[in-house]
Amino acid sequence: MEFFRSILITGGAGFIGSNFVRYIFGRRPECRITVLDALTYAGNLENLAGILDDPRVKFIKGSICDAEAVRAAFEGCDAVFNFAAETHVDRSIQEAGSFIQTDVYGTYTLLREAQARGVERFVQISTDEVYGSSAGESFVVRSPLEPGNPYSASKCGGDLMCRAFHNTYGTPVVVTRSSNNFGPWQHVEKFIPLFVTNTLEGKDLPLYGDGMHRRDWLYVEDHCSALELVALEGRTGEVYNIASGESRPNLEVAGIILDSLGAPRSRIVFIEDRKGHDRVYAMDASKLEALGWKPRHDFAESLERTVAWYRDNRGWWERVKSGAFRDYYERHYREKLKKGTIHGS
Ligand code: NAD
Ligand code: TDX
Repeated sequence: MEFFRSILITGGAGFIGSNFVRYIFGRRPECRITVLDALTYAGNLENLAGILDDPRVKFIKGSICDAEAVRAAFEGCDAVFNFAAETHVDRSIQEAGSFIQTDVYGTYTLLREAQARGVERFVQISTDEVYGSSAGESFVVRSPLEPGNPYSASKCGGDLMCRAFHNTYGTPVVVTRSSNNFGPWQHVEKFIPLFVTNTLEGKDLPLYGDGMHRRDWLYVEDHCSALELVALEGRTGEVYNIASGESRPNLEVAGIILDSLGAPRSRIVFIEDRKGHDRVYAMDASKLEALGWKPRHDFAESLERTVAWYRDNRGWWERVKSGAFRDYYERHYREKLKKGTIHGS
């Protein structure tokens, strides 16, 4: 099926957004791409190196909450993929105002412009976290929304605004809810990059609680292929879950990372649990699979590749880890690490 001539990718300087820019840039040579990104602490133009100077790509620095910037960014675009969000659960527990602003009000600002312009497609990139923690069931798209932290509550707000715009104005929205992504260019605040880079630096790995919380791990390129398919084939007004079925307890993932870098398990330090920590995320992705999608990347092999990427791109993450992140890390982890217990002790 023919792809769009010109698309807007919000949050395209972040982890998944930049991977999606590369994915579409490589696979759809006829498509023009506009990136709108506020370049918060999580946005990084280095994630788009080698792409930004191509005439097919336009970058606009601006917020999705700013109606003027949004209007300029929509110019000539047939479809929008909204990745822009505040995304880190730990930060939302400290302060949620920016999450409500971007993830809810920003989504509303985009929807208004999409509606006024009559775009062909609005893809809202959401998360498995909106369903809350699973007690054994795999959530389907009609499962109740029971968010467990301020981040996921904000993402629910954005999802529901999409639903409301579709119902009220007929805006051609599709919402996707993905499980935990991993891969290159993921910010070091997140579990896998933090644990890989701490191992490379000879630091301890701060594991929350008993380490038996489970996440379904999806390699970022599989997320990109799902989004491309849903944009083309998904039914307007519908929600699609995106999951790999590769569920692992955090302790096991930490062990794999240490083993692959030849570091001892004693680097793991069990720290005080995250407040309101969702135990398990689990989704049923059969609705998406019925469109013809399946994940192509094996978990073990992709994790190995991801570890190697961080090993080989030390300059990228050392720059991210310096400056403001160092202060965040000190504030968030220092006391917890002091009081923690070492794995095996
Ligand atoms: P990220 O934090 O790496 O990137 C977010 C990007 O959005 C950054 O470039 C940042 O500068 C930009 N941004 C933030 N506020 C903005 C604003 N007001 N206006 C414009 N740009 C703004 O996030 P990510 O992990 O790449 O996640 C992307 C999307 O996917 C988010 O919507 C997130 O909720 C969703 N998601 C992520 C995961 C995951 O595992 N990372 C899983 C499911 C869903
Ligand atoms: O230092 C840590 N120690 C630790 O044990 C960190 C940062 C995380 N963890 C645990 C908490 C989670 O059980 O690892 C797991 C993964 O944590 P995060 O990387 O913070 O991800 P999570 O909270 O699962 O949320 C992610 O998946 C859904 C993304 O950050 C969200 O943006 C996405 O919507």
